[in-house]
Amino acid sequence: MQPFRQLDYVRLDDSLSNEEKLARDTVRDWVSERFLPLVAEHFEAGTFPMEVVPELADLGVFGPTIPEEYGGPGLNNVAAGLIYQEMERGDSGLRSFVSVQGGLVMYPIFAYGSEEQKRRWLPLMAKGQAIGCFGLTEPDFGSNPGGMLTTAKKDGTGWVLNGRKMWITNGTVADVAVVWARAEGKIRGFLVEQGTKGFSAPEQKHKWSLRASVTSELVLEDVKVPGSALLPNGEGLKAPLGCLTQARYGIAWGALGAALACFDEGLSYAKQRIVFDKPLAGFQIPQQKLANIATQITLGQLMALHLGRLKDDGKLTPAMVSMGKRNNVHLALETARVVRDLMGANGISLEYQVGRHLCNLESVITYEGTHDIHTLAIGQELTGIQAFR
Ligand code: TGC
Ligand code: FAD
Repeated sequence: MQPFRQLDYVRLDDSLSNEEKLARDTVRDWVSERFLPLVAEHFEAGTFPMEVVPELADLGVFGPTIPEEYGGPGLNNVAAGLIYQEMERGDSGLRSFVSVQGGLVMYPIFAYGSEEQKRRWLPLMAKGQAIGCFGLTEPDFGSNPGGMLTTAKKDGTGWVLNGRKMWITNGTVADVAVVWARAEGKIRGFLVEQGTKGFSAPEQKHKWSLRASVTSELVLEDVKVPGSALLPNGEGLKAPLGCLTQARYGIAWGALGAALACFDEGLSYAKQRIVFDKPLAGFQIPQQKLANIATQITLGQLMALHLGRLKDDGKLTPAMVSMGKRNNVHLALETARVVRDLMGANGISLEYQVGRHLCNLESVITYEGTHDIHTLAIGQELTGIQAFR
């Protein structure tokens, strides 16, 4: 495989700090040298390479913005975004693993947890010695999590949980699940540890997308947890939605990584592939396709970088993140489709990356709020009228 050459049409690299470039380049090298040689095999087998977890921890990618005091590297949000970009250049399943750990498990413990919960879990999770999952979606409540049926009933000083979650990344391999449940009328988060009686996390098989990622059901049957399992400082639907804002920000960057991988592969293929006695890249239609996707990626890069700077300044809103996630996943999927076509039959071979990214992005456009849910979030921001109901 040729070394990766990142499209940087408008010299955005010039506006990154040395620390941001170092974070990106360290992860980039690891993905190229260590992860890419493994991934096609895992994608075919439908497995995640758990052996790389300690290496990911050494790279500092679990909870990149978590302060050093709690075991994280305390990077800024642009560096974190660049890390997600490089992870997803490897595979959306790799970025998912890292996003769930950092944005959906470490973040709620950091933002809503007690001091004891933070001291216990965050350093372990930063080191990859505990893996987490995030249980919000239910079989009948995906886009509308506010309708959830999972309950938590007070039982002395503890709680009893009942319900079922579905499509949960890392569920089967997780040491701890953040489970969202209706507790005495209000949605609350609970830390449910693997091995707790009545709790199981069977793997969901037969996916043709995000194959190098474990996806699971969470089954809760009279699961008793102590009072200390409750995340004390977040309540209502805005608590889980606040976590989604973190992970969606990471996806706005991550999707660019998948798009950049496809673009680089498509460009080099088009320059080498001879059709009708000259390189494919020398015909007008392929050049138009390359110009279109390069332009969209460049606009997506500008958007992600600007969102990152706003996040570091404390000015980022959920509605802005909706636009970033929606736009950048859409452009990545379009890029993958165009490159798949440019590569002819080779585009469907797992010897190349594009087919894997294309299949993965069909999940990415659905999870963390579907494309249309984000359309409506932007519509609400623009008009002041909610059209979800
Ligand atoms: P709504 O009335 O609009 O909001 C309820 C409260 O939440 C606040 N809020 C947010 N807060 C933070 N971040 C956000 N993004 C927020 N969106 C809304 C809102 O201000 C309100 O606060 P308050 O103080 O008034 O109570 O709620 P709704 O029931 O009308 O729903 C709105 C909607 C549809 C946008 C929301 O439910 C939604 O986002 N649905 C999509 C669900 C989703 O994205 N699920 C993802 C599950 S996790 C996942 O997919 C992980 S994939 C992992 C991987 O990377 O592998
Ligand atoms: P539905 O909500 O049934 O939507 C179906 C269609 O209806 C979509 O096109 C949608 O846009 C449209 N639609 C829905 N409501 C409206 C409306 N009001 N107006 C117009 N159109 C509408 N969840 C977790 O909690 N944790 C995880 O770790 C996690 N990981 C995942 C991993 C993978 C691989 C996948 C595929 C999903 C994962 N999810 C996870 C679940 C994901 O968040 C949901 O699939 C997603 O929120 C959509 O819900 P749904 O599948 O029930 O689709």
